[in-house]
Amino acid sequence: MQNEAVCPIPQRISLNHHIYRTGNVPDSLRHLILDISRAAKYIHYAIRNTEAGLAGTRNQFGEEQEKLDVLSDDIIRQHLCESRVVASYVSEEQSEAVELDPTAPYTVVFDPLDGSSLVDVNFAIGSIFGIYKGMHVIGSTPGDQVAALYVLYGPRTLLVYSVGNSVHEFILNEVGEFILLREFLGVADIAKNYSPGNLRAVNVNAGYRSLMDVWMKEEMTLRYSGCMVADVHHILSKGQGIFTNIGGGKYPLGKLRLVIECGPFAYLMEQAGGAASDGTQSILKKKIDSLDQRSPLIIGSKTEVKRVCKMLK
Ligand code: P6P
Repeated sequence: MQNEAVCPIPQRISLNHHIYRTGNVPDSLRHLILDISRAAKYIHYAIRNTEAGLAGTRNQFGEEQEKLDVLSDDIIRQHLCESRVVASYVSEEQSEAVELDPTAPYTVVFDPLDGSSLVDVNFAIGSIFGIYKGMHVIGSTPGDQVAALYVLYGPRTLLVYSVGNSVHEFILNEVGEFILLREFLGVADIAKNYSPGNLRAVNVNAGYRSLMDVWMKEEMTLRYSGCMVADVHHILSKGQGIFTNIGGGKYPLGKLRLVIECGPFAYLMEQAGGAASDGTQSILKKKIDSLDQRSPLIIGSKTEVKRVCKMLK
């Protein structure tokens, strides 16, 4: 252990220092998270300095790509390549897993810019990352992740990570460093806020419609932006809440992808004492059959997750 008399703990705690002090993880994982945080700084800059608009291309899901989707994907790819610790990566913007170095220790799954269609209305958007050991994600479960993190680009740019020792929040400061804002975030069992996605499902799912009635009758507070990163961060930041995106309408299994959206957030939420389910099983225990599989998601305060699963059965 380094002599702290010579290197006193600084007043402001950097992401690097925090992962080293709190994480108890291999240096390779610490450096990978730092490389991802460097990519996030470039995406932060790109959002503020690149004109929005469509790239004129579509991703593997047939969704029109924003210029910023493509640019963010390129920025992250570059930083993963330079890290020298990534065997392969899975991106929302790439139709297949991309192999980098089969001898490297980690696979990174990510949505480079979730909610990017909201850039032109100036809403908060985010990047989502999950990190697995080894080369292959198919056949694993999100519970096999060794780390997960997201970056929320809003009035402030925040990075929230876990390496298995709770959840910790950082803010990008004026000199471009992520410094500790809050550590050991916790989520209470009871929710007061609700964040209902894919609401079109109420037309084919009576349980979902009843749930909306119950939430309104109980005068819970609606908080929904249309960007999963912002809406789930709201739960982690406020310490309570429930977010749902379930099957129905044009999304029979819900709109969200298991690998790049549900999995990383399930890891983080459970690390904060919350829960994440697909309605019948924990997301962390759900087997990954394909990289693009979608999953219903009920995530947040544990007691509310249980109640919602019961109502939707
Ligand atoms: P709905 C954004 O495109 C996204 O993938 C998530 O960030 C968000 O929660 C969801 O789609 C929005 O879905 O049903 O509100 O259109």
